[in-house]
Amino acid sequence: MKEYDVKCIRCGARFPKDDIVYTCRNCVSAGPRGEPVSGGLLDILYDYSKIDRERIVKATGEGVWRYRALLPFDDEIKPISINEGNTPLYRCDRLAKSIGIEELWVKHEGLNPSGSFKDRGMTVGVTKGVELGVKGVACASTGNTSASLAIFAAKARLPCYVLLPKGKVALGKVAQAIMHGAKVFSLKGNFDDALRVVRVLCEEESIYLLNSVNPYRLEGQKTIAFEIAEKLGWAVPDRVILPVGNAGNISAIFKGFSELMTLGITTTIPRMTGIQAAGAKPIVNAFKENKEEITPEDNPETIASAIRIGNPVNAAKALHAMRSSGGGAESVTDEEITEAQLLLARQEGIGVEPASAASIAGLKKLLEMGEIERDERIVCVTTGHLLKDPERVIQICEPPIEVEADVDVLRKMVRSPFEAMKCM
Ligand code: AN7
Repeated sequence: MKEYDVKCIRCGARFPKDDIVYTCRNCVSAGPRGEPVSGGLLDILYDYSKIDRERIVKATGEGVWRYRALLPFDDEIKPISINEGNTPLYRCDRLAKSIGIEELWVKHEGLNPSGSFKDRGMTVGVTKGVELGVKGVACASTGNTSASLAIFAAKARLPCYVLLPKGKVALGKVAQAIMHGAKVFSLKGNFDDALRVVRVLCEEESIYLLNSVNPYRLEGQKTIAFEIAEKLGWAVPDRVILPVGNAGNISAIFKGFSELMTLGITTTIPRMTGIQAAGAKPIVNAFKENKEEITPEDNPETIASAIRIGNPVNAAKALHAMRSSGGGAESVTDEEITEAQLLLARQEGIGVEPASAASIAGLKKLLEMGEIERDERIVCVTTGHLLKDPERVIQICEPPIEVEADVDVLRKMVRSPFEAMKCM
């Protein structure tokens, strides 16, 4: 049996492995708005002295389950899997040159099966749910979590309920959630409202909650760190930059790098740098003001709908990750996000949704501010695929040119000087 503890990061209380618990029951106190759900976040802790580092360094298999020595399951487990992970790490010299740095890599998580990094967390979370014998799964979502959960729930033959903020979810994500058979609710409220109600619903109806407050989700997502280090020859980049919404992913990637160090596979941790949208930046504010707790934002707003989140549940873990790694937090405007989305698409052929482009926009901004050295080895994580949000593309790019099926007309057009299609 794999030994691990489910432990509160705030008070240290431990919970049995077969207990369905999302936040600590021991240190529950009133939350920022008086809600009774703010016990400390939980973490999965292993006895690292019993983990053979060779099983990570010489791992077999592909993707998330390649690293099962550091996942909370016995080796015999049959995962609910659709080949998640194993995404490309592109070296982006052209983009690096144009923004003025020496070494830039992009880890394109948009090439996961559902088109976002959420699949890494869901394969682990849903496999755990099946092991626990749950009768259904649920989440609140800005879109990608629901798309991913719907797929894994279908694979596991579990009923799936998802709550989406009405009118604020990109089209591709809604398409996935309904196609794969989830019961989809369009909630009159924003993501934070949806998460608040789904947490209560899951407790009362004994449905398994698969938002990133569920610590098993982050166990899957930490494999992003393992893949980055492995592809660099078990080396660690100087800095990892990624968009931050509910703040689970930055916490998970930090944990992955920390575990590699604990096992003696690597010797450093990258500066973890989180980027939020200017209209939804509670973590950036807390980081800059040196505060332990965030002040929730009531009306978060950004075109990067994936990270339109005002009350990020994993803030405590994320602030720790950024501070203890010497990293940082910055916000970018919707215009900066759009510009970065175009740069990635046209200079490197990497198609990402707006939230993902925040990583590149943040890199540019931090360079201009002098916060990042030009010789740092940098990895940006692009979290979701371009096709998630086709409506945004239509808004910012010139539409296709309507033309008669006439070679003469077309000839004239292709002989005129080539102009890349304009945007904005
Ligand atoms: C493309 O789907 O929160 O900081 O409900 O879809 O770990 O929350 C999505 C988040 C970044 C932020 N990029 O990650 C959801 C949801 C993309 C995302 C994030 C999300 P976290």
